[in-house]
Amino acid sequence: MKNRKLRTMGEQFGRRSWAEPWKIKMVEPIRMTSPQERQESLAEAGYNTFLLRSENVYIDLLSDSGTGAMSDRQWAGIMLGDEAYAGSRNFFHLEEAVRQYYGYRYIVPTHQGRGAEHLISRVLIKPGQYVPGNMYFTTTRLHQELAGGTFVDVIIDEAHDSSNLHPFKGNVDLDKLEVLIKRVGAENIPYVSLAGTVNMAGGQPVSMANVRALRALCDRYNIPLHLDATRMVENAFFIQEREEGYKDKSIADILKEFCGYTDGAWMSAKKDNLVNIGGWLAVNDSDLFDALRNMVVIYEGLHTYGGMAGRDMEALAIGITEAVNDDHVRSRVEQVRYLGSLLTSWDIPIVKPVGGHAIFIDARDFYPHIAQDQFPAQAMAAELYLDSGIRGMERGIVSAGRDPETGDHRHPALELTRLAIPRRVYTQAHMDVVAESVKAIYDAREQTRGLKMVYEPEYLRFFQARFERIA
Ligand code: P71
Repeated sequence: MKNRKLRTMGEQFGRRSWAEPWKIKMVEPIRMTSPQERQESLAEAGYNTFLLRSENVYIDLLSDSGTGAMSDRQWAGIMLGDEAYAGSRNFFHLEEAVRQYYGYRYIVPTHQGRGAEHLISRVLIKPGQYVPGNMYFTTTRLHQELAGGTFVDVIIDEAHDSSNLHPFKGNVDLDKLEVLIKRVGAENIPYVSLAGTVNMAGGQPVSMANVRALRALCDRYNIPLHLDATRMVENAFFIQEREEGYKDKSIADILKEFCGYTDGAWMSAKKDNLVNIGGWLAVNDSDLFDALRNMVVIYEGLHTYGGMAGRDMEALAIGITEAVNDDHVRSRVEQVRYLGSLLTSWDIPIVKPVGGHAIFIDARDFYPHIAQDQFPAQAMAAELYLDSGIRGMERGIVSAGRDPETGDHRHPALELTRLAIPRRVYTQAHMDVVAESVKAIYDAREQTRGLKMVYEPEYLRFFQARFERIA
């Protein structure tokens, strides 16, 4: 069998192949468009992939948020919605699931992650205070700023380097944090904002050792520690894989141990928790719970639905239990890594190690001839769409926004185009198509030019900004 070319994934990676722990019961047709149609759609969308109609998208990797496939059990749960205004049975199922798998005592439902971020920021942050965190996330930081806080990045330096192979690039740099505490005083830090995994760093995990040490530091200064648990299940997978002593522990056990070092968490249930809409906040302190529960009725809805229908809460409660299945998490993360390994084999610059939910292509290295002020990552997302109808998202200078003090563009070290993989939606063949399209625009990279921004909204500008090609 010399020169045998066809090889299974398992053979290529020197192991037995594994497959997704599900089979497909229902399909949703998708449509490939013509180059002409894509040209028109993109111009209409101002070169911003957020402004495309999804009907005109072939493989949609804009986000892994709310885009996953629910299971048959979750759809059955939809039929069991108890649409009572107050005290819905489904809320109690949700509360039970969060308690069981995340371990927090008190649960406040919200319509999605940013609803939870709004509440916790409003309740805990006083104007003039500082909120340290392991790299910013767009909505998280905005709510902290709107509450009068200043976000301070205390992630380890390795996180800002797309090629550094540190296994836990999401870790907090405890020295940076302590310097901040000494500079501004512990009383001016309402809480530490910890995310597992770190989205903007490329889906990079935090180690158990780091959260343990962080807890000890917070205790020393009496500062609470709150977790963005949006992709914490994926974080648990990396701990299981990479951290000594966790190989034989289940994802569920690791998740619970990690959360146990924190005082509370907020959640965009649209990711790890496998639902199309929903979120929650959970805390251990009863006074804080009272304050949050009082605030939720103003902005989200009653404290037993928080903006979700009863059926949404039922699907979410079931999603929480499915999310911690070890085979599910492995196949989810490994699918992302499969796409990463194809791109790496063609020397296409991506953030490494590959994280949990997405491939992040390094637009600085991809388009070294395009200055950051000409939005190389935005230009790459546009090129990819033009080539094949695949939709990704800019995560660079456009996403970073402007400095509230100076009004200038922030210039983040990472200028990335993200290809986020929805959970349980696409197959390995889709990943092959994506990889070949990225290769095609990489081969044509020298002809690609930058963009100029012609419309800029005030908040979260990346959602609605419009661009034109530089002639
Ligand atoms: C993602 C999203 C959705 C999104 C948000 C903002 C810009 C573009 C896309 C949402 C997150 C997240 C983390 C770590 C909180 C939220 C907000 N991510 N924390 O990655 O990743 O949750 O969308 O449910 O309000 O595409 P929400």
